[in-house]
Amino acid sequence: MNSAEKLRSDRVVLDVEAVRREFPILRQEINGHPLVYLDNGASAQKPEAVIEAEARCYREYYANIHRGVHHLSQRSTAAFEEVRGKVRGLLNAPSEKEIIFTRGATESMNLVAYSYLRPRLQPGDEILITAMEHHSNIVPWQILCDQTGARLVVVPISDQGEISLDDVAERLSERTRLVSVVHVSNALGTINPVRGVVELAQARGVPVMLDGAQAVPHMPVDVQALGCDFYAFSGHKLYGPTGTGVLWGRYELLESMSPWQGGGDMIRSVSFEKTEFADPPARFEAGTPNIAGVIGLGAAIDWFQALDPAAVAAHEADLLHYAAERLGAIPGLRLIGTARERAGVISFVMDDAHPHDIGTILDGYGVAVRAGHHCAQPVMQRYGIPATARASFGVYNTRSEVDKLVEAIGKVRELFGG
Ligand code: 7TS
Repeated sequence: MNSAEKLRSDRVVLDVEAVRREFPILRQEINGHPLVYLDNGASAQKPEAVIEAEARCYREYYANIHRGVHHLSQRSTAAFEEVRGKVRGLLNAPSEKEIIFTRGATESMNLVAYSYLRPRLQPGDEILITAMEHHSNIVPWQILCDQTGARLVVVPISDQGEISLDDVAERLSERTRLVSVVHVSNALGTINPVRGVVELAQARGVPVMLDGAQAVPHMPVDVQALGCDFYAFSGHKLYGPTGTGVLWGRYELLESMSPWQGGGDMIRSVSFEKTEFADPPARFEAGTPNIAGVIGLGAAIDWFQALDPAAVAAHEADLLHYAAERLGAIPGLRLIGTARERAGVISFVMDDAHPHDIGTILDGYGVAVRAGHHCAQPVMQRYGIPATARASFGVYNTRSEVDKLVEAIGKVRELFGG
């Protein structure tokens, strides 16, 4: 057993208390109760390693990148570029030239919309998505449809919150130009059969984009094993800084794409007669990027990899299972999203209390959940509800925090006469 394997086997069972100590924000009381942070789906908290990496950049070696011969610029450039390799490793991407830094999953998907898809769309062409997408995987395609006369085709979801591959196959046509599917749903927690989707699409020569915003923080992701063409995620949900995200794309596709934003750092040469664009990834990174943020993302990836994504997945699967069992036993509470394969989030509604009231009362007990449509309004429409309350888990959450959630829900029932 080499040292990396040893580290991994030692950590298969996470020492959650040790993990918690790495998050300064968790050591506080909210409304007189210890903070129970269950809003990781919206954004995760940051460990010392990430806070420190970003602060160190500013304290010790910050300068703009890719353009200075001076020492600090060279150091910042090296630290920034090193993160491409870390992302490559995290996703098992073939090459770090395929890693584009963005502001987040939203920007990653818009980049694919404008650089990849828009020039390829004709009136009557189709873009295939599912009924459980986040708005960021709906609206960019709708904007393109308005501009080009293309059409959005939607794979339905079952009462449990699952898609069927038969429904996907039925909706793929010779007009489908892109399939874009969420890997893990932020509203339902469903883990989609994305490998099956990729096989169906690619058999017809249709590229597949996966929205991994809620997958990467919760499980090992291997883009080569998935076989997809584009993969997006947000750094801030992976314990990294806000304003960081990634688009991974197959190099041959990236190479065939025009830039979507023009500016500094994305060109080879500029004159008024002719401008030549740089190769990917620089072609898609116009302007000064989030330098310290990306360096912080690198620290987040190191930190997350050292925990072992598989161990994180196992710990969170236990939490989710426990939470589903305990919440499922509360009279008048209904779980929204009961797919067989789930990760990260548990959504629910209660007979007598609106999700916003649930969220407010839970906050009174220090329990932070999100209440609302979770930027997935079509999911709410599908279930005929205005909103859900959603607990979303991170690696630092514990069963005893689930107990506190359940206790606080008991207070909601008392107040609302359940
Ligand atoms: N895709 C999914 C599946 C998401 O859950 C989110 C954010 C995004 C894309 C967009 O990510 P961003 O970092 O670009 O904003 N989801 C949530 C959420 O569930 N609550 O707040 C943000």
